[in-house]
Amino acid sequence: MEKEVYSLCFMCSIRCPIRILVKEGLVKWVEGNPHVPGMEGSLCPRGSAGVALLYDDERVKGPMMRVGERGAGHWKKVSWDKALDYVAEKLKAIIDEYGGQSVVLGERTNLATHVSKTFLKAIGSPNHFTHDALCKGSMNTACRSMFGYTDGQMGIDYKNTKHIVLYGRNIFEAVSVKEVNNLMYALEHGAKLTYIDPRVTVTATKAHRYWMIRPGTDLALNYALIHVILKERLYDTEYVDRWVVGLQELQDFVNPYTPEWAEKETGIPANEIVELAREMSMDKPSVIFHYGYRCASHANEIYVRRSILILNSLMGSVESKGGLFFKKGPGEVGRKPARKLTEQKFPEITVPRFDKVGTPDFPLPDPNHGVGQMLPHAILNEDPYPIKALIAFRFDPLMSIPDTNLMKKALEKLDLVVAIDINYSDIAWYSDVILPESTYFERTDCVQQANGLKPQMFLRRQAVPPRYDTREGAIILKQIAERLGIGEYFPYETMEDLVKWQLEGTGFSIGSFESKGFVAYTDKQILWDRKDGIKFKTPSGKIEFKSSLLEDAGFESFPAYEPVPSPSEDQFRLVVGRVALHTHVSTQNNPYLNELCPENVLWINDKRAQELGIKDGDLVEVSSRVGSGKITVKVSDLIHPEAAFMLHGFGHEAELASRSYRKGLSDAVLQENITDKVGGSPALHDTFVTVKRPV
Ligand SMILES: Nc1nc2c(c(=O)[nH]1)N[C@H]1C(S)=C(S)[C@@H](COP(=O)(O)OP(=O)(O)OC[C@H]3O[C@@H](n4cnc5c(=O)[nH]c(N)nc54)[C@H](O)[C@@H]3O)O[C@H]1N2
Ligand SMILES: Nc1nc2c(c(=O)[nH]1)N[C@H]1C(S)=C(S)[C@@H](COP(=O)(O)OP(=O)(O)OC[C@H]3O[C@@H](n4cnc5c(=O)[nH]c(N)nc54)[C@H](O)[C@@H]3O)O[C@H]1N2
Ligand code: SF4
Ligand SMILES: [Mo]
Repeated sequence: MEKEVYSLCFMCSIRCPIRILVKEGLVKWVEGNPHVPGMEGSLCPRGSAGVALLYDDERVKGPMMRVGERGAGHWKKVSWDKALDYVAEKLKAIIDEYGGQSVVLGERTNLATHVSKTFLKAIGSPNHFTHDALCKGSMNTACRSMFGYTDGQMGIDYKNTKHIVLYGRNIFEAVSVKEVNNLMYALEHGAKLTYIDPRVTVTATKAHRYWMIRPGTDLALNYALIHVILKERLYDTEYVDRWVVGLQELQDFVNPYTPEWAEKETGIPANEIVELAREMSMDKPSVIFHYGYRCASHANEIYVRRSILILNSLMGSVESKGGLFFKKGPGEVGRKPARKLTEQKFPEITVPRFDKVGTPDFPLPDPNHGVGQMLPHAILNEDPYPIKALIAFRFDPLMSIPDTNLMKKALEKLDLVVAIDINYSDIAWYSDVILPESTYFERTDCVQQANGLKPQMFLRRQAVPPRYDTREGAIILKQIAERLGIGEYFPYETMEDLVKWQLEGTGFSIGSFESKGFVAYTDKQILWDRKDGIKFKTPSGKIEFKSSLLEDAGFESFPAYEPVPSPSEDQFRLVVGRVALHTHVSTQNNPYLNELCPENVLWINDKRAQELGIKDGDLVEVSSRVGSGKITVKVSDLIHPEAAFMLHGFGHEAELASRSYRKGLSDAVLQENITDKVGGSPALHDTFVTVKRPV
C-alpha cells in the first residue's frame, strides 16, 4: 500500500507545506508541497531529517514520572491515566490554595495555541506566554507603534524586490524555505543584496555589499542613513506627505547623526553609507530594509526596529510590490477564518499577568504573547504573587530563557513542572511528569490560518499512526481539563472533530484539503491602494514616526543615541545565532543532524586570539557574570574583534538524549536575563564574556 499525504513540516515552526510518501505504513519520502509557489519540492536539511526524528528510538516513548530528585534523571514509565490523574490532582490542589493564576503555561506558538490559551482561561489564569518576546517581542511592539499592526500581520515581498538590506538576517542559514527560494529568484533577476553582520555568514558570501559592523551599532548606522535620506530628499515625498506623522520631529532629531559620526561608532565608511542611501532611493519603492527575524539583541531593541521601519516608510515600501505588505485575512473577501476555542465565553480574570504586561510597570509588550523571560523573576520573588506550577508545551525555558542557573533556581521553587514534548529536552529532564506528544508525522493538528497577499488555510494531517504511546497536544490538554471539571470548553473527542469545528462557517471541509494540502479564499493578490487605501491601525490612521503608543505610555519616540560600550581588553560581546542544520534547541540529538553538526564552537577574531595566547582548536573556559563553561575555539578573521559568536542550542543536559548530551556549550548559561523594558525582548547580545585557556 502506498499513499501520499499533504501536511506541514514541524522540524521548525515555519511549518513549510510538505508532501509525504507512505509505503506499507512507513514514511519513505518527504518533499516540499509542489503545489505551493516557493516550495516546489524543496525542503531544508532539517525538514529532510524529519524522518530520522520519527524513527529515533531516543524519543520519549510514553508518559514518564520522575522518581528521585528533580533533574536526577530517574524515571518510571506510567500509563496515560496515571500521569494525567497525577497532573490534574496536583493542579487542583495548587489552584484551590493559590488560585488559577499560580499556574503558568509557556509554549512556542503552534497550531494548538488556541487550545492551551483556552485551558488557562478556563482555570482562571492570565498566565499564558509564548516564545514570541524571546524571539522578537520588541519588533512586535515597534510595529504596533508605527503601523498599529503586529509584525506577525506583516509580510515581505522578496520575489519582486530590487534591493534588500539584511541586518544580521542570516537568511541563507536561518532558513525559511519559501523566503529563500523567493529571494534567490529576485537575485537571479537582478535584485541587489546588502548584508550587515559582525560575522561573515553564508548570507554575507552571497551579498553584493557586506559590512562587518561593530556589534550593537545598527541604530547608529540607521540614524545616519535617515540623516542622508532626509538631507538629500531621497525619500518618496508623495507617500510620506500622505501617510507619515512626525517627519519634522524626525528631521530635527537626526540632524546631529551624520555619516561621519556613524563611521566612528559602527566602523562603516561614511561615503559607503551615503552610497547605500542613494542606491535604495533609486530603486524605491520596491526595496526592503529587512526588519529582522530574531529581534532580541539589545536593551534598546525597539528603537533599532523602529529605525528600520522608518527607513522602509521613507522609501514608500510599506504596502508596495517588492517591499513590505500587510497580510490580508478572509475578511477582505467577505469570508470567515477558522474558528478558535478562545472565542468561547470564560469567567472574567482580574489579576495581573505574572510578567506584569499590560500594567503601568510594563505597559507595551503584546499581552497575547507575554514576556517569557520574566518567569524566573516572578517565581523567585513571588512578584506579583506566588507561582506554583509550570506547564512547558513545546518550549524549553532552561535553554530558551537567558540565565539557566536562575531558571533552575526558580524551577526548584515550584510544586509541579510538566513538559509536553517529543524529546528528552532539558526541561523534560527537569520536570516531574513528561507527557509525550506524537510527532508531526503522527498527528493531525489544528487548522493553520495563513493570511498573506492571498488568504489561505493549511492542514497538518496524520501520515502514519503513532509509533509509541504518545498523543496529540490538543487531546492531552483536553484530558487534563476533563479531570479538572472544565471539559465543556473542549468540544471534541478527536482531532478530526476539532478540525471540523474549526472549519464551520469557512465554506471549506476537511475534504477540501485533500487534493493540494491547502485551500485559498481567493486567487488574486490583495494590495491596498497606496494613494488612499492603506488601513493603518494607529490612532492617526497613518504611519506614526512620532508614536502615540509610546508617548502615551511615557516613552520617547526619538530617544538620544547612547554610545555602545566596547568590551574591555580581556572581554568579548557574546553574540549568538543559528545554522542551517539545526533548529534552536530541538534537533541536536537528531541522528542525521547530529552527525553533520555535533557541537558548537566559539568564533573569535584572530588578532584578539593571538593577544590572548589562544589557538584555533583550543578548549577554552568562557565566563560571564552569571555562568561559565568550556567550549572549543574557532579562530578566524571572519569575525569582528569585539564579538565572540556561538551557535545557540548546544550543551544539553538530558542523558537519555545520548548523542547531544554535554556536547558543546549552551549560550543560555552565559547570557544575563536583561529586558528591553519598552519593547519586551530580552537583550541576548548585552552580555560580555571573558575567554581563557583553562589552567
Ligand atoms: N539563549 C537563547 N535563547 C533564545 C534564543 C537564542 O538564540 N538564545 N532564541 C530565541 C528564539 S528566536 C526562539 S524562536 C525561541 C525558541 O524557543 P523554543 O521554542 O524553546 O525552542 P525550540 O527548539 O523551537 O523548541 C523547544 C522544544 O519543543 C520541542 N518540540 C519539538 N517539536 C515538538 C512537537 O511536535 N511537539 C511538542 N510537544 N514538542 C516539540 C523540542 O523537543 C524542544 O524541547 O528561543 C528564543 N530564546
Ligand atoms: N536553520 C534554522 N533556521 C531557522 C531557525 C532555526 O532554528 N534554524 N529558527 C527560525 C527562527 S524562530 C528565527 S527567529 C530565525 C532567526 O533568523 P536570523 O535572525 O536571521 O538568525 P540568527 O542566526 O539568529 O542570526 C543572527 C545573526 O546576527 C548577527 N549579529 C550579531 N550581532 C549583530 C549586530 O549587532 N548587528 C548585526 N547586523 N548583526 C548581528 C550574528 O552574527 C548572526 O549571524 O530563523 C528561523 N529559521
Ligand atoms: S524551514 Fe525547514 S525545518 Fe522549518 S518547516 Fe521548513 S522545511 Fe521544515
Ligand atoms: Mo525565533
